[in-house]
Amino acid sequence: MKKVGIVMGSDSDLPVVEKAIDTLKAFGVEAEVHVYSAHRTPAQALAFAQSARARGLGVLIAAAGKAAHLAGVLAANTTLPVIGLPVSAHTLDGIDALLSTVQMPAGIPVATVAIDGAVNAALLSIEILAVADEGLAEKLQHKREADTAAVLQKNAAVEARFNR
Ligand code: RP5
Repeated sequence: MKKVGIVMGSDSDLPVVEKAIDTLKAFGVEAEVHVYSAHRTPAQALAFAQSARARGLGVLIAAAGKAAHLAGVLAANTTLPVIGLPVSAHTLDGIDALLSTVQMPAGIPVATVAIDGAVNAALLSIEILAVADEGLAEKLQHKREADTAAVLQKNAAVEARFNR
């Protein structure tokens, strides 16, 4: 199975990114995790993107906050699918990172998830890998069914309390 490459712009993004790592682990999907910044270590970010496909990665997750150019820079240097994960920072609550990540020009796509949406970034990366992996697709289906059952259980509890 192809691996997921996770890059974050700073180790200060790790509390958010760990939720993506945990989700991938729960599905048995291997991840490579790095701290490379589009601004502070641009040469390393570039080398990572250019070598990603040859190293067996199938999809990339790029997590960054503030003026978040990391996902766009990686996407510009690979034809692997890139998922942008905007991280909230102190001043603008992640709106800065969201807009920097999502507003890509035509030709260089980045699939952007919600601010701090690490679980969905991981699930989307798994869905991409599952296009060519039946076993993984089955695991996704089971998780959907378990999630649905959990929500229906909550609904039953609320209905029992208020609908008499
Ligand atoms: C971005 O700047 C990083 O992705 C991080 O979210 C933000 C702040 O970085 P630190 O100053 O905490 O290292 O490049």
